[in-house]
Amino acid sequence: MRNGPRTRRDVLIGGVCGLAAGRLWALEEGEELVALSGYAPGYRVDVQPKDPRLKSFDLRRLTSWKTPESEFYEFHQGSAPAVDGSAWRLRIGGAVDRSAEFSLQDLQRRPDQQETAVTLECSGNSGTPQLMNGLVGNAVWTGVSLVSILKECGLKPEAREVVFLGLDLEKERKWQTGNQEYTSPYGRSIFVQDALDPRPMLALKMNGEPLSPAHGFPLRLILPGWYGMAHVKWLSRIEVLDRRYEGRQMARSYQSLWALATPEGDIWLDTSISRTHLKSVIARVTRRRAGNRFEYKIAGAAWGGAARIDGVEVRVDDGAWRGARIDHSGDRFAWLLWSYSWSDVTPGRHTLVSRAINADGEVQPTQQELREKLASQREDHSQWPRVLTIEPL
Ligand SMILES: Nc1nc2c(c(=O)[nH]1)N[C@H]1C(S)=C(S)[C@@H](COP(=O)(O)O)O[C@H]1N2
Ligand SMILES: [Mo]
Repeated sequence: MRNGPRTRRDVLIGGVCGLAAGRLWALEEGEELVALSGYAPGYRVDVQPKDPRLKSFDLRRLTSWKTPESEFYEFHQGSAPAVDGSAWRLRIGGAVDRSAEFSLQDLQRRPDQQETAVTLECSGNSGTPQLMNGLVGNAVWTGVSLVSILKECGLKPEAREVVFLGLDLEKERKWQTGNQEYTSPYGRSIFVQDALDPRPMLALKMNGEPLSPAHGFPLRLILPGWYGMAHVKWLSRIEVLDRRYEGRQMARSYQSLWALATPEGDIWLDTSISRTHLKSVIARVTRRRAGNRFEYKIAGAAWGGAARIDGVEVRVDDGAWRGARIDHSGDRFAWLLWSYSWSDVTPGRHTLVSRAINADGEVQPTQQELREKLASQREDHSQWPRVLTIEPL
């Protein structure tokens, strides 16, 4: 199962909530936001009293293809380390011909900088009342090409994985250390073949500005097309291994459990969460008076999946799927923004659903389709795996 479930929004026609106007979808004269059910009254994203490591983005504020840094979601497992940029070094070692060390200036002065917009989504993103699918954002990242740095160091023939380690440490205890406490850095690895892709970068800037402490100053990995957990912040070490890396963030914290249906029953396979799934969300609904009626606009974003997104469709209640307009699209791994002009609106409560479709013909399934598919899979013991993604938040 490759898709995340579509998100639904119930709108109450007649309700209004006022939010600041923005760029692409700036409210026009006489246009107002329509209240969406699911948002608790006074829903706040900038303060998460239950979890200070988490800041989500209020999708109702989505007016810009590029998410401003001040609104970009934040998530880290521990606390964000404050890094002194002048003392900081990036060190590269392990199964390489020449280990290397770079200062911040060394990286800033390199000619092999690249810039691309990449959407980040936390694998724990969901439509729960706390998150409202707000663990997603799109920024333009600027940095040094990972593959050119690795080629400079020279990968030894036995190199299998490239491990990216952050400066945030967690305390662990294991029998191998005689149950003594030791510290282990936040770390994620990728196969050498993925590291040789020209797109991954060691990012120094977000939306043209140096990374802020929350987003990984001075350096983070940007791995286009992967869920958030792979984009290691506060990067300080790249270690090339001749074997698998099985740190906490690979083997425990970010796992997809695939249920393989067999004649003897389900077998669960644990894998590391990796690439994003095809997904669209409804962000906001606005309305404007047109004569004696209102005209409504449903707007949202779509991203993820193995191929370029071709279109987005919207369904009102049990009606037909209707094609939305793509208002803005850009780089391959950045979200696209879409909208749908809804003119035949009737009074009362309506359920709105969106779905994305990509160039491979893959269609983002509804919650119900997902459930039905899972049920039939179990009956015919097909090899289609079922996936359950977990991320402790
Ligand atoms: N070093 C480090 N990098 C990290 C994390 C972390 O806890 N430590 N969290 C990851 C997760 S789970 C996500 S979703 C993204 C969030 O990036 P952001 O805070 O810049 O939005 O960072 C990733 N990189
Ligand atoms: Mo995440």
